[in-house]
Amino acid sequence: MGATTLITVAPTGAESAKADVPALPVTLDELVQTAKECEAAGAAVIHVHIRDDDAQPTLDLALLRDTVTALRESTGLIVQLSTGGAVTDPYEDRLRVLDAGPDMCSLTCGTVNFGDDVFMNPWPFMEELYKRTQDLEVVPEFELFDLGQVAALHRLLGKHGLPYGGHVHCDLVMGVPGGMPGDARSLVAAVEALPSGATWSATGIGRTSLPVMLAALSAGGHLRVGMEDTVTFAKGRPVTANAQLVERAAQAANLAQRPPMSAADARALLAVKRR
Ligand code: KMH
Ligand code: ZN
Repeated sequence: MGATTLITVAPTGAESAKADVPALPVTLDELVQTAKECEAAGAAVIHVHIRDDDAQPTLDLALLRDTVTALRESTGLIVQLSTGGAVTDPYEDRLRVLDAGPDMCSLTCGTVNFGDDVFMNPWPFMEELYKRTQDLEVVPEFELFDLGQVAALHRLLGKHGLPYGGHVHCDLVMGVPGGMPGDARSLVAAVEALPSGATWSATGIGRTSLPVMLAALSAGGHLRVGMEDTVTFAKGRPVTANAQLVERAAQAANLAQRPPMSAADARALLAVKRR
C-alpha cells in the first residue's frame, strides 16, 4: 500500500452559533448524518463537540455516551471526543468526557489566548487528563496551538511515558488569534520539533485553512478539516456541509498522490483499542 492521508473531520466545535451558521450540525441526527457523509467523502476520524437542546455547547455525560454509541452504530469512523469543550467548561467536566468511552480524545498541551478568551490547559490538568487516557485506554490526540506546547508535549511524554497504544499522534491547530500563525514556515518549525516517530495532522483556522492544508500535504502530514475550524468555503461562499470540506481535502490528498486513509488503516496507525 502506498502512502495515504488521514483525514479528520471536526464538524461542530463550540464557538459558532447555529443561528449564525445554519449548516452547523448540532442535533444528534444532524451529527450522525454529517458523519456518514464525511466518511463517504474520505474522513477516518471524527472530532466531536456536542450541543444541548438549545444548541449550546455541553459536556453532558449521558449525551456524550449516546453520541459515541450512535456514531459507532452508524459509521466506521474513529470517535474522538473533545476534552477542550468550550472555554467556559470546568476542568472536572472536561476530565469526565473520557467516561463516555471514546476511541480517542483531544488533549491540548498548554494554555493559549483564544481570540478574546483564554483556553485554559495548565500543566496539572494536562497531567491528570493524560493519566486518565492511559488508565482508560483512550488514545489521545495532542492538540498543539504553538511551539511552546510542543515543548510541553515532550515534557509530558518524558514524565509519564507513551500514550495507550504506544503511538504519538498530534494535530497542529494553526491560525488561532493567540496561537501560532497558519503559514508554511510555522508548520515546518512545529513539525521539526515533534517527538521522533510521531504522526501529525494540521488544521488552519478561518482563512488559513487552505494554506495550512497545502503546506501539511507538501510536508507529508495528515489533514483535519471541518466547520469547527472554518465556516467559509471560499471568499463570500459559506460552507454548506462538512462533507464539502472533506471532499476538498480528499481531492487535495489525491492530487498529492496520498489518497484518503481508510478508517481501518487509521485504527491500526493510531493503535486505537478495539471496543
Ligand atoms: N473549543 C476550544 C476552546 C479541543 O477540542 O480539544 C477548544 C477546542 C480544542 O476545540
Ligand atoms: Zn475541538
